[in-house]
Amino acid sequence: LPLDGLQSGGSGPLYLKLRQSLEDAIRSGKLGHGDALPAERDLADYASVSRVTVRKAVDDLVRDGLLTRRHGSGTFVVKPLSRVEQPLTKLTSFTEDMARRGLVSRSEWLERGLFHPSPEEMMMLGLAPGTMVARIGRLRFGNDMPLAIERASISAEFLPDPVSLQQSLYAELEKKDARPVRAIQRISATNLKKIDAGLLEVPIEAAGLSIERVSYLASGRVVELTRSLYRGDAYDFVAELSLGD
Ligand code: 16G
Repeated sequence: LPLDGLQSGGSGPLYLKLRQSLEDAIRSGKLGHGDALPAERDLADYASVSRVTVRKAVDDLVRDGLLTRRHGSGTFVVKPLSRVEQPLTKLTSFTEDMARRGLVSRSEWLERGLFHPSPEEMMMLGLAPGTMVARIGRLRFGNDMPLAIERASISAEFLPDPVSLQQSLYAELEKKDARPVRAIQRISATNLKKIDAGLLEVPIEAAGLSIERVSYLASGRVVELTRSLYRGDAYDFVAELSLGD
């Protein structure tokens, strides 16, 4: 990395010069996407600056989304994302969407288990008194990029053992003849709060899409109530429009 001579060239705070050198290294490909950044101590040595200066420069690049810190494993150059084009009129699952694009899908669990339903879940899912609700919260990845946080509530009748769910919720529902055939989806804009932004590896307050999906069986029964946060920099939702009357 060309980090020498920071002390001599130009004016302005040292950490900004270091930030610029690191940014140049990323933009020019000297630091490749997905590469780990050298340890703070080593960077400080190379550039002959203090560790505080290194930390400030790195903080800046994390805030601007060029670097990301992964707990316990270090700081990495963020891979730029090619946007995902998602048709708005097909009722597909995340696993199918990723497979169709040749991406490997994977989930990390945020929550899963059976719970006493909230009044909203009782009403939306049409639960009989005493019925439990299965809640599954997942951070969903396409080719190791976090793309969405999804939190689904499903009647325990359709998902009695959420802890055994491996990959696809829709595949599991299909086994029970309860795969939804229709859904209403509502999409709104949001700024991602600290925890969600951290999970999605984007800067705090970055643009996100808040999506609520209510899915139905052919009988008209609601199967799933899912609230999701999708990365605004990763998705284009596309629908074909026809002339109205
Ligand atoms: C999609 C759905 C979600 C559903 C999930 C099932 C949105 C915007 N999309 O991501 O409601 O629960 O697919 O995916 O909410 P899976 O079968 O791969 O678990």
